[in-house]
Amino acid sequence: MFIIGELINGMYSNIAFALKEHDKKIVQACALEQISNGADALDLSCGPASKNPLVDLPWLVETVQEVTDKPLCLDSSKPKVIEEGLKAARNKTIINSTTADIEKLEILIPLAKKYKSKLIGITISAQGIPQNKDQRLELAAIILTHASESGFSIQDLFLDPIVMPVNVAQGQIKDILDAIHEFKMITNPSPKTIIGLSNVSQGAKSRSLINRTFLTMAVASGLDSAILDPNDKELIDILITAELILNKNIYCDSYLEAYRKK
Ligand code: THG
Repeated sequence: MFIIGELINGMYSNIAFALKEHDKKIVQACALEQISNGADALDLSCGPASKNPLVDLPWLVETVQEVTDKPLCLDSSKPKVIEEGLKAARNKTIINSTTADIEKLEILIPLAKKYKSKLIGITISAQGIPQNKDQRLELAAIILTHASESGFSIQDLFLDPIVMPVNVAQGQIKDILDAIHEFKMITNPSPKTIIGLSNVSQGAKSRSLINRTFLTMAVASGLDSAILDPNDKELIDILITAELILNKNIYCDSYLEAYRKK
């Protein structure tokens, strides 16, 4: 599983404060803690509180790459903000994200090619968030068609079925799991799959229990990558164990330690 740490996000009050005060130490400590707990990459998002994401996202990029070479996942709905982040980055990058809208695909796919970035495609369109699995598959096919017609490598594309909170859209969660499985079968070679895990429990009470259970099921559905809280040790233990059960890691009595040392 390719783990992307979710914690550098202006949605969190410590990061909102760091952005306001340009306090590098808070952001750098948050980056290093997530990496020490197993993050393979870091999501960087200014969040809704940022007044000037065109300045704030490149500041996050520069601040984080002073302490790590891990890939950076540039999280913004605005292509111009993403481009400023790409310009500042010397680490590998992942654009987070394009939707299935033609105007966005026509900007973000060439940008990903120009900056040799990977790309997350979320199955959302101008009509909003899909209501079922078939709508998710239709939007995935639009993203895949555009990427392949533009000569973008499908292996560098991550499809995101857009996870909804279980307390809002309970009936869709099973569809989302099925979509993860079916996205892999639309093309050969397959695209990668990704989710924003914590979305599933937003506004709910037993958040970490819901996150852990959903992650196990998503792993069984063939999930390749997740944006999640790597500092949740139980969550990472469950992830490692789910991959053990699926024969992705070799068993030994101390498999948790063995995996963490890799
Ligand atoms: N797909 C993609 N990118 C994404 C998402 C996705 N990026 C953003 C988000 N979803 C993933 N990251 C988070 C980060 C935090 C939370 C959820 C998803 C979260 N935050 C607490 C909350 O809202 O309750 C904040 C709590 C606090 O303020 O301390 O849950 O789906 N491609």
